[in-house]
Amino acid sequence: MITIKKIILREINMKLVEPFQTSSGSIDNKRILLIEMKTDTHSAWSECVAKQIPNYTPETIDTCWLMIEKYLAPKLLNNPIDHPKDVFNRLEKNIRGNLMAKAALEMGTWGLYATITNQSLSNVIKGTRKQVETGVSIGIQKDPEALLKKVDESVKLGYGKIKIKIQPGNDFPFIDIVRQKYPSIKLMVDANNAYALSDDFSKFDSYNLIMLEQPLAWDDVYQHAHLQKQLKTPICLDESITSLSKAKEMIDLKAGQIINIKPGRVGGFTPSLDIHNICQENNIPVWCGGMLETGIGRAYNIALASLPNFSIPGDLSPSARYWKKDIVNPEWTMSDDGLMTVPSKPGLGVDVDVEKIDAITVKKLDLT
Ligand code: OSB
Ligand code: MG
Repeated sequence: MITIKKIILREINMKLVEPFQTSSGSIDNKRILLIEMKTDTHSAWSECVAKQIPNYTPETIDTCWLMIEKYLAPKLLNNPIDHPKDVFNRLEKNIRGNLMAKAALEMGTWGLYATITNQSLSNVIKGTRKQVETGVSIGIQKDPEALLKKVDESVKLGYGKIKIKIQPGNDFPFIDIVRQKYPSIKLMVDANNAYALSDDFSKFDSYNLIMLEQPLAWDDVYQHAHLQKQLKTPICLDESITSLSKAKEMIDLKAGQIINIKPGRVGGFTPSLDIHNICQENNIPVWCGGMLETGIGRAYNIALASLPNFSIPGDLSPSARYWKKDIVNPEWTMSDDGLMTVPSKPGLGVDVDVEKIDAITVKKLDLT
């Protein structure tokens, strides 16, 4: 039994080592919402993955702050929890959507449970991998040559998968230059909804891409089914998979062959585990996506990626790909062959640098 007595919300601001551009905008300075949950004896940190503008999902850091303060934290405070697997349903009851806000709290309870029971997060969710394969997600660059330079650096660092962001006008010449030089790397593209079903997709099939991520609308499954029928390249859904039922819809309609699971997007670990399991039963591989997290959010992603059906390298880059100095110790690193070790220490497996966090906190709220 866990009784949460205090939930602390903080906004911190951190600058990315380089701006990250997708088809829906560019980000440089990141506003980040961190959560700290406390019982009488223990505490754990978690991270809300909502962005500052609603260009990926409808949520933002500000809507999440409001939802947590006003509706979600009161459901957890001083109201004992038997097991973190029960928390998602409690947060879902009579509160629609707002999955990123829910996920931040839900994952925090898994972190707290791991800390209290003296187990690693991976162990708590029955992860099986000791190491996870990492990939890199490269933003839209100004021209194909600039992209190739980024890919060169990434290949040298040992990444096991290269994902490039695309949009109409920044697609085929960019893919082409990379594929010409690297005929056999695991290469994929992510469109973040930038195309329409009426566009010509036939060229994608000539690049041996391991997948095409979320080409159509952020909330669509049905039209992706029509597109998948015309394409050999496997479609991977990201934005559209917001629940177990959406995953089932994709599988039934054959709207995609792979799912990018981001625990922050689907409401936390419990729905992530459900989606992982249904995909495994249907021979649909999954991989763990990222939201340019700090080392805190990364701890949860890496634990999740240790489950057996996470069989494709995730967007799980080391700390240095995002931050000059991360807010955890040790920082997340990867080996020369692109592997990241899943911590076996109790709790998140990394120490949170509270002093550094204090120094960059711009807003703080204690809820009791
Ligand atoms: O679509 O996967 C995406 C970052 C922010 C919002 C959406 C996406 C991404 C990424 C970054 O691709 C992946 C990472 O964290 O390295
Ligand atoms: Mg994506």
